[in-house]
Amino acid sequence: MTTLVSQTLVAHGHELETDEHSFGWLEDSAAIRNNPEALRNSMEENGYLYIRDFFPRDIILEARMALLKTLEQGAIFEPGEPLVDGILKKGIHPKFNDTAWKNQPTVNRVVFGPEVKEFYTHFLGGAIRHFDYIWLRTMGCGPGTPPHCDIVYMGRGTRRLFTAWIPYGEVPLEVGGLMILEKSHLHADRIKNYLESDVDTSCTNLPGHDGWKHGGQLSNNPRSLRQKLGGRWLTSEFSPGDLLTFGMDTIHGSIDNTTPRIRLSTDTRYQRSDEPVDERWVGENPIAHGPAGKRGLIC
Ligand SMILES: O=C(O)CCC(=O)C(=O)O
Ligand SMILES: [Fe+2]
Repeated sequence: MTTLVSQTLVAHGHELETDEHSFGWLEDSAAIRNNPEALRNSMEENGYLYIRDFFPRDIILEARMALLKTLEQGAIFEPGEPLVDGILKKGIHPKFNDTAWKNQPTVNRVVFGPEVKEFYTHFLGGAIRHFDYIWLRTMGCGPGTPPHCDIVYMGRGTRRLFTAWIPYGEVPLEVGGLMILEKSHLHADRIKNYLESDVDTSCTNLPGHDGWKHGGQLSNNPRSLRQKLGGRWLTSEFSPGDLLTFGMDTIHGSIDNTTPRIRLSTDTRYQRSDEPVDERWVGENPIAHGPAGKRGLIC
């Protein structure tokens, strides 16, 4: 069997199979970028759109530097190394940052700027809005994000909602970019209970109920999940300027970072402005998964 990559790939601590039936590359849709109908067809068929060189590279690199400078206030980078390289100190393994994205004009320029606005307006066929919250990933060496669908975190508004995953720097395989389970959006019936769940809801009447435990992942094992559902794990060696966008039912996760280099990316969300919005993610200080967003149910 042909192996597509020479290195070992690990995702959430599990070695991925890299034969051609289990692993592959995201298809680049740059050629149809300005053709909304073709984009919609491709999203329907594949559950994602990957557009290389979507953004001017310089605005991404500017946002990278701004984020690195803010993150360095926590003294997390190796002092002898250029900040631009984002080399983390030994023993520092960040994953997510809840605040460093705030008041960052260069990041806002990317995620809420004209390229994205024009793209989703054409893709969705009408005026759009975005969530105000920005998910900032600051992945250090260690396990990537376990497989999940985004709907369980943001399903209180329209389901016609799209995630934009944007890398701020080179993300070769060993730095661990996003991966998508091929055609997984077409298996919604097989994971129906999962897709109907909400991480901020729990059954207050059930025995053993002791809080809000649903972490949102569909599985902690990307390898066995793929064996069960079929399809290949698809990824890329991402570059600054790339955009990867996908819908709420598409199963995705990320490859583990095995280097000391930080993997900086954001994920942000877009929808039609005339459709209902999940209130947890809008406003100047979104309540996010905080106490105000919790809902107890009698099940
Ligand atoms: O960047 C990651 O590791 C996870 C990103 C993600 O889950 C998303 O973009 O929805
Ligand atoms: Fe996600």
